Amino acid sequence: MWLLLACNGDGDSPIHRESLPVDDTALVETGEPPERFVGEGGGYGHALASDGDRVFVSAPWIGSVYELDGTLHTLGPVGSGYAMAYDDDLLMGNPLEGTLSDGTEGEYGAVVRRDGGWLLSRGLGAEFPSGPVALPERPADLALWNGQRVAGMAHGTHALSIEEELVERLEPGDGAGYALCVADVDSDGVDELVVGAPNAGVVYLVEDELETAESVVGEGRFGHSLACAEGLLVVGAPMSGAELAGEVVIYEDLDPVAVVEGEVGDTLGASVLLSGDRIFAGAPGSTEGAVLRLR
Ligand SMILES: [Ca+2]
Repeated sequence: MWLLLACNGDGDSPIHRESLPVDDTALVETGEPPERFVGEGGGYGHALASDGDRVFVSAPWIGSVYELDGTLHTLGPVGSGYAMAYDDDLLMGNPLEGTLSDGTEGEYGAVVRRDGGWLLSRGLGAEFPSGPVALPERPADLALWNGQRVAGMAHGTHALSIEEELVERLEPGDGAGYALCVADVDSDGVDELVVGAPNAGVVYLVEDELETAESVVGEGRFGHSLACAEGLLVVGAPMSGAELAGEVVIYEDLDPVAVVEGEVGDTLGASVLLSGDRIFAGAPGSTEGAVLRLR
């Protein structure tokens, strides 16, 4: 049932590629199984980043970040690569130590984003290129939306902070704010602030206010991870399906065009990444961990 498609040239590399069983999972668009890159544990697939060419995959519980070809990119203390993003170089956050990979210390590390400048969590606040913001709780994700500094907060009464103006969540405990992304996902010329509420299985598409937002819904922590671009939205639901297989749903102009399911224990969709025309999703839940290329 398992087909070995390709192996890296040197046998020392921990990362290898194999297909998923075709009967269980196939890309809706092509019928082909997604390419699967298998790690060596440590939460391999927890976070993903790309420089547009190389794809970086973290295994934060062993402090390792790999390139997708299996090359070990960095090895640091446990927690390294919990969050990461690429600018001129790869910046990795370690929330256990409160540090960044460039040596910066001070409650950093749980959120590292690049969006016209580094967006960084720092304790009860965040740092944006245009300056810091104070928050009532630690941010779960950060974004820039029409030049406004947005923080998502997964707990408490407020889901969002937009330029330090707090937005109450619509349902208590819905987890709204756990994940954010910004793009014109329905191609109407206006950028949406996309807000994942994974406890409720809802992803809100905010053009104006959260209360009047459109939404898409799913199950299994649908909205735990998000990636978006013009006309494209990728939503991870890592607790979906039987035995934490997880799944990822791909929308084009908000029409669902593909659903990719993981294997037992994968928690596929714990992370998602767009890199050019490619789509990747992390599956850190299995013993070895994995990354799937979905497009
Ligand atoms: Ca739009």
